[in-house]
Amino acid sequence: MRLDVVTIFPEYLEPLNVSLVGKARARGQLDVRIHDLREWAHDKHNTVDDTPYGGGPGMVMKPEPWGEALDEILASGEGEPVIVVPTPSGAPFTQQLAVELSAKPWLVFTPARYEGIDRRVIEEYGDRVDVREVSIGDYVLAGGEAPVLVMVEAVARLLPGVLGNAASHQDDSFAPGAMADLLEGPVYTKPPEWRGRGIPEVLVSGHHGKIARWRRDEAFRRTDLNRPDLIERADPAAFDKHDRAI
Ligand code: 6GU
Repeated sequence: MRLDVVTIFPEYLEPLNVSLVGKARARGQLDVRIHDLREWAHDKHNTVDDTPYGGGPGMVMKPEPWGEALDEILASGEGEPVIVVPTPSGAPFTQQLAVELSAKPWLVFTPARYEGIDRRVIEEYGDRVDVREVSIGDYVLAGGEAPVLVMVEAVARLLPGVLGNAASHQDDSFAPGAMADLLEGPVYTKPPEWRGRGIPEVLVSGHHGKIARWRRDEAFRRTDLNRPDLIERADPAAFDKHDRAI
């Protein structure tokens, strides 16, 4: 998969050299290209923003540098890109969207600063390619760079061969499957006693049926506590008699 990121803070994307994403790059599974938007700004101060039409606070990113940058980047590859525009006004970034994006050959991210990008840029590229305006949650950040780090990590770990163990995302919270509507429950490892605290006996019982039931009960309990909305919106058929008794 190819990933392009256009930003006025290229150094903000340095974490993409680390850990899972960094290793996927080193193995050639991800081709990540970070671009400085100011390379496409031509005045003496490499200006990329201006005051908003209609007045109001803050600045708006000018269309010309984005247009030149995106024309050049889109012309530099073949295949169908998806342009991902991070914005608090976008559609929610979900595991479902991460799965959908992980099947694409080429993603182009356009994180903005200030009050966002001149609307005409989104319209112009929306006429030519798949453009998605995406938000990572109901809060406001100073720019789209941190959301790009979030989205790239969520997508990259789904690529074949990127996670060591393909089974490790089968039972992720929000993954489709038997536990689809529940958050993941607690996990334990050695030692069997730590600061006077033991582990749930069932986990060393060797009884796989009882372990599965216990995991489901814990998942249900945690979901009911932290995300009751997930239970309310799920298909009632997703829950059995035992779940409801908790
Ligand atoms: Cl994608 N951008 C900004 N600036 N703030 C956000 C966001 C994105 N998602 C949630 N808050």
